[in-house]
Amino acid sequence: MIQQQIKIERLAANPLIAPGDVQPSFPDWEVLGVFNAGVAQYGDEVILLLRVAERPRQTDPGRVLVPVLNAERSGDDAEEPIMNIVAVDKENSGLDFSDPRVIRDRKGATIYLTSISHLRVARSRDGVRFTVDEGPTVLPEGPLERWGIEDPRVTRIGDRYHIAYSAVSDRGVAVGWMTTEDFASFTREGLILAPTNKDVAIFPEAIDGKYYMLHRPVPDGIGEPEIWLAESPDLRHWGNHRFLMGLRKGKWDGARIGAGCFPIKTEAGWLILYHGADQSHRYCMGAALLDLQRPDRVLARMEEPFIVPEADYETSGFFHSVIFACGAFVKENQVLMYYGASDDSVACAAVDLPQLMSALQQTEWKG
Ligand code: MAN
Repeated sequence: MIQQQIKIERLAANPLIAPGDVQPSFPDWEVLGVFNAGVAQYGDEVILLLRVAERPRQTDPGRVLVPVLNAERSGDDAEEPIMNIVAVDKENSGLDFSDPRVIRDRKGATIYLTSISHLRVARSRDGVRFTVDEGPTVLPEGPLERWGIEDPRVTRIGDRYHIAYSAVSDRGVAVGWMTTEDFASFTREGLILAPTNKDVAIFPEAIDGKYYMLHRPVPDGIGEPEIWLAESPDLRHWGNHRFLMGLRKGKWDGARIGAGCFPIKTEAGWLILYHGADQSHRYCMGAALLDLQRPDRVLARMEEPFIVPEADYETSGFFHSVIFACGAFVKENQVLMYYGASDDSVACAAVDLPQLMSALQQTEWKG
């Protein structure tokens, strides 16, 4: 198996950040998970832009207390709560509570998330020990983020960091975009993709004057959740959408795939680390290589994932058997990949880059 040739070192300190390391945003709330963090190198620091999922403490045995942003609140009214709490009757036979992440109706449609996510900065000098901000760095805002903001991917272009994230509401999951130069103040740039779309990873430089991103539409009916490519003259207007990489039915990436970390430039091509899930919702990370000048050309794709959930913190947790990476960087021949483990905590694995590249280059691309 290809993945056996690739040395993967899970950091001994894993999980690096667990829910108990993060203060909830409000009194009487609890943090359910801290995971799927965007990653940036900023000066001599490693910054993680954490996804923090939280909810009110569940004090009512008969009802699930669901948090929803009070999107109608006017910014200067201190009396108005930031969050509304909806109490959902557990005995309601028309509802399905079996997935810990969501509440569904009888037709299978999600009517609520069980937690709401915001983004929070954690900083480190060694990439291992992180100091997490005490409060939220970026809270959801407005009706299209009523259910939260999730899974940020950070790409540095020049001096600006571009953050693509999932903006979740009862209107669907769209892709939001914000920028920052210092991880202290953030500029919201609006939505770049309408629902349902997620898993956007922006390339770190323009190619022949055009910016590129990977994205993952979620078609309903015809089509599958697969990876697409789009281009833009200005990072704001995206077009020329092309299908890039599909599912491999019956395999580890047979149910859905999506970009993980921003594409890493190597001599052999753009290295893509992407997540794939199978029918049982096990999430692993795999690798592919795109042509440097023509990122619509897939040069190679590994048959097997290079990392699968194996450690305790990966196989058990809020939503078990999930390795979901939103960021990585290269340091001394290793890819340091930070990932959400079981929608619960943040972990890091060092992946041997030369071995990963040689495994990829041995892969015959079969489309
Ligand atoms: C989806 C997203 C991720 C999450 C996985 C596993 O792909 O909501 O945020 O980590 O599912 O639950």
